[in-house]
Formats: sequence, C-alpha cells, structure tokens
Amino acid sequence: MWSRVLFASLLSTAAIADGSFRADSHGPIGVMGEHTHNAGEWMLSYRYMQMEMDGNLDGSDSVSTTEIHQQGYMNSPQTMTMKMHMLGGMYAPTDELTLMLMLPFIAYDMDLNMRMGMMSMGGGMTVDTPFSTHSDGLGDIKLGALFNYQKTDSSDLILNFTVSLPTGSIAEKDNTAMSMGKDVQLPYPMQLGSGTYDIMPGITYTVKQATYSWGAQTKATIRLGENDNDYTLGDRYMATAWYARPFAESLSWSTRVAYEHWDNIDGIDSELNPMMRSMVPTADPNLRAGERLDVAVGINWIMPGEQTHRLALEVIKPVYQHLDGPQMNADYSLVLGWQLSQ
Ligand SMILES: [Cu+2]
Repeated sequence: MWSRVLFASLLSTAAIADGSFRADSHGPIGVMGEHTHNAGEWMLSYRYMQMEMDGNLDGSDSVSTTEIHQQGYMNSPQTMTMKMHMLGGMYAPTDELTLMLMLPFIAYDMDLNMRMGMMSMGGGMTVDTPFSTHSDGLGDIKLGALFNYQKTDSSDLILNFTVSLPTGSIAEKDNTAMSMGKDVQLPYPMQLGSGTYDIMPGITYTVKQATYSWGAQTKATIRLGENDNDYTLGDRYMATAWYARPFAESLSWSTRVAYEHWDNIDGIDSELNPMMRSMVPTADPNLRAGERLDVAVGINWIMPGEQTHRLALEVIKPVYQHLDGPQMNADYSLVLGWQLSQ
C-alpha cells in the first residue's frame, strides 16, 4: 500500500512538468464541467454535497421566528438540510468534444415551528409545535456537452452546453403539523426537480502555469415552458473564479469565489393548497428570488497510475446574501468527491 502511494507520488512529481497528472488539473470539486478529456478518455465520479440552511433572511437582515409569526405566518422554517449524492460520467469521443452525464439523488429535510394562539388562555399565550418534513429521490438528470473552443498548452476555453431533464419529482408530499396525519403537497423548496426541461449554457476558461492554476466559469439555467403543476422555477445565473496551487507531491489547495442570482417562481403550484401561501413563506412563489456570494476553500488529492484516482473536498461559506424574504439563510455547504479517469 505505502509503496504504491510512494510510487504514485514519485510518478506525479515526474509528470508535473507536462501538467497532466497535477492535482489541480481539475478545478475545485464544487465546480462542474470545468475540464475536458482527450479523445477516448472516460471518467467516473461520485460527489456528496450537503448544504445547511439555518434561520431566515429578508434582504440581508435576519428575521426571527417570532417576527415571521408576527407577519401572520403560522409556520416558520427553522433549519433545512439538503443532501445530494451525484454520480457523474464523462467520455470524450474526440479531442474537441467531451460528453457528460449527471445523476443526482437528493434528500431534503426541513424543520419548522408552528405557533398557535390559545384563545382559551387569554391574550398573548401561544403554543409552539415543532415539526419536520422530508422528501427524497432522483433529481433532474443532466446531459452535457463540452466543446474545446480554444486550447493551448497552458489555457483552455470551453463552451458548456447542458440540458436538465424533468426527472425529479414535483409531487413530493408529507405530513405537516396542520395536515392531521394526511400527506399534503410540500412547498417549492422541498420538491426534487424543476418539472421543466432546462438549458444550461456556460463558458469556462482555465489557465495552468508551472506553480499554479486558475479558472473562471459562468453558467445560466434557463427553464423552458411550464411544468405539469402550472409553474416555472426562476432562472439562475452563476459566475465563479478560482485559484489553485499544487503543494507536496500529489496535493493542491484552492480558493474560490462564487456569485449566484436566481429569480422568483412564475405561476403557482396547482397541487399546493392555496391556503399554504399565507401559512408558510416557502409556499409563496414571490419569496424565492435572491442572490448570494460564496467563498470556498478546497483540496485535491491525486493518485496517478494507469487509472487516475482523485479525491477532493471543498467547503463553501456564504459571505453575502440578499433574498426576497422571509427566505431561508444558507449557512454553509460542503462537497466531497471521488473521480476515476482513464
Ligand atoms: Cu472529467
């Protein structure tokens, strides 16, 4: 085992000159479609992504549970955990074209508080009932094509084109504190898919120098048409840039910034009880838009060989959020990934 690791490390030092075996020859693991492959190469990947949301914001200001109840909502979201297992595949039929497939499996958990006034006990008395909702299953499958528009020894300009298929459920139901043991349609953020075909055009530029690398990517998510429940999720626009540096023999660290803007929902979910909109902010299609600036640090570890293994971790922390609220506050995310390529 150790001799193999040592051998791999020596190999990576030897190969550092041509750059193909550098840990930072792939971008930070939280970035997708930032590299291409040479003709005939394939890659399999697994990513575990987790995002924690805690509390609520209106604009950039924190809104307390009590303030949300005072705005007339009987239910206030408290925390939400979003977990995703993503299987990925890449294959390059030619040097100019790399195909990509992404299969996401998602689990969402939201904790809420229901507050009810107790008339019989006189003014001002309230009773809090905490409850949770859960959804899980396949998300929207994505098919991508990456075109090497301009490639030099040290830089790569990639045109990204991805289609997102409506394979994720928009019919997720669960008990709520108000549903008397009955499963009811859950609000928008608990649904697993968009329900629409979405196109995701993007541009990626990466540069590799002897002692460092950097890259930038911008990508949009444009929803086409309306889903079966008569609504369309908001479009999303993302831009990110990173800097990475090899250290030791088979490791690299990275630092990254990412900005994302997303729009409100168009239409209203026809399966969602119309009363819900006044009972919980997550059921209001006009309280979904926002923007966020994240910073991230990451590490890549590479084990080259006939087949190259790569392990990577990235931790992402929002530094600025401005939300149409009350909307849930993103606390942090992490992405853990394994990539196998040949
Ligand atoms: Cu790849």
